[in-house]
Amino acid sequence: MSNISRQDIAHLFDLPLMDLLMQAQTIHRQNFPANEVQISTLLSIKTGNCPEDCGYCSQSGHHRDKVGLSPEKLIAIEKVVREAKRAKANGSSRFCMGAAWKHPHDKDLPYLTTLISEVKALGMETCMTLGMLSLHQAQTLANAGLDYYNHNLDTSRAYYDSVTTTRTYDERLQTLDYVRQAGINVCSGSIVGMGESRQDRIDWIYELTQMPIPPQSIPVNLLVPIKGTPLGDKVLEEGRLSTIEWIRTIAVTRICCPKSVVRLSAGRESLTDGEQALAFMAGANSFFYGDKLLTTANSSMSNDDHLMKELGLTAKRASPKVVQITDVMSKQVDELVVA
Ligand code: SAM
Ligand code: DTB
Ligand code: SF4
Repeated sequence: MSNISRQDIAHLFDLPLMDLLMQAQTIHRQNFPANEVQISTLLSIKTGNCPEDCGYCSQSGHHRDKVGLSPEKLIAIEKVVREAKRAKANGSSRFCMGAAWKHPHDKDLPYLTTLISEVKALGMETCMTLGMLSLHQAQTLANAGLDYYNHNLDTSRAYYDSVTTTRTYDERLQTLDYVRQAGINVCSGSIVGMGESRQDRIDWIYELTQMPIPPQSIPVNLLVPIKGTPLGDKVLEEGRLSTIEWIRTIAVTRICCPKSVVRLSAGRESLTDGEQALAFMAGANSFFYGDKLLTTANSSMSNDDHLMKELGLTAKRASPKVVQITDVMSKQVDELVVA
């Protein structure tokens, strides 16, 4: 837990932009190779009809009639492996699998652990984002070798009710705690530009600094405004947050969580190369690569190849967690107990 205060964070946000970028880039270079970026690819393994009502999300069953997204059941393991192989061939070190669930059911665990084993067998790091987990579920995924679990706080505690009403902030923190206890790396980020105030962005960063250790991976999404979702419609009507404020949020996150990988996440598609370059200057060192995020378009791979070359960025190699023999043995014991 860090002793940084909300006032310290507010002060950073208020700095002249160039001073803020200098500080963020200096801290970035003290903790990471200067020009190296971690590259992940996303795949939706179960799409739409989600029982949660997140106001930004195309996949919520609550906005289904207005968004018109076609739901898809769990996809075949072979298809996931095919997509992971493609992602690896394209240079991604991590494969992130997302499901539109409130939480997985225990009956889904064998499917999920098989996916983890198959993707790890390719030499890639694995990440999943499946909604809330029980401790037992987190441990089962950990035993299968899951490297990262993504579970975003999205915003401040105060603004949370304006974003989602079907779960609480504390439930979200509880799952992060189970993930940490199970020994999986935590990936937890935000969405900026949902109509929240700067104070909400400050409070979200403060939450990260209050964790036992900040998440190893912090995606900072810029809202992709999706027509038919309450928050997407609001932004399309009232206008987007300035990109500079998103860049400030990245820089302050980098300074407050110096050892975390900070990801330029959703929203890059609407940005210029120059704006993305500023975000890397602000200390971001990861992005999603691939033509699609979960349900929306990502920045094109050809543009990203061009951008990396132009900026002189190189891709970090994968270092997936090795499944320990004891993990395999405890998995076998679990299976014996279940049998
Ligand atoms: N259902 C799981 C959950 O919510 O934890 C996993 C999937 S969910 C789509 C993963 C994350 O994507 C959300 O927490 C949110 O931060 C981000 N996300 C979803 N829709 C978005 C949008 N329109 N713009 C930006 N980020 C979005
Ligand atoms: C995260 O923070 N962003 C990713 C990932 N974690 C799962 C998802 C972005 C989704 C963007 C909207 C969509 O494609 O549906
Ligand atoms: Fe469901 Fe996740 Fe979308 Fe919320 S963000 S509606 S939990 S898929």
